[in-house]
Amino acid sequence: MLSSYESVFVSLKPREEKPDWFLSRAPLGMVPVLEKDDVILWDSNIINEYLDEVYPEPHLSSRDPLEKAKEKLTMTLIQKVHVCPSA
Ligand SMILES: N[C@@H](CCC(=O)N[C@@H](CS)C(=O)NCC(=O)O)C(=O)O
Repeated sequence: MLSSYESVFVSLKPREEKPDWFLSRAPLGMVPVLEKDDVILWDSNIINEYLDEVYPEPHLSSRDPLEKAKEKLTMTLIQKVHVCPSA
C-alpha cells in the first residue's frame, strides 16, 4: 500500500512558460512525472509498470500476458487518439 505521496499540479502552458523546477524533472515538458528517492520517471506507461511492481495489490494491470498486452494497446490508443494526439 502506498504510504504517502504529494501531488503537484502543473499548468500545461507552452514549454517556454513552464517553470524550471518542472522542466528539470520532465525532459519532454510533459506530465505525468513521478519522483521517488531522487529518481525521476516521466512516462505514464513506465510509471504505471513501476507502481504495479512496487505496489502489487491491488494490481493495475492483468497478470495474464495476453490481457496485459491488450491493456497496453488500449492505453496507447487512448494516449494517441483521445487524450494527447500530439504525443
Ligand atoms: N507518452 C507520454 C505522453 C504524455 C503527454 O502527452 N502528456 C500531455 C498531457 S496528456 C502533456 O503533458 N502535454 C503538455 C505539453 O505537451 O506541453 C506519456 O504517456 O507519459
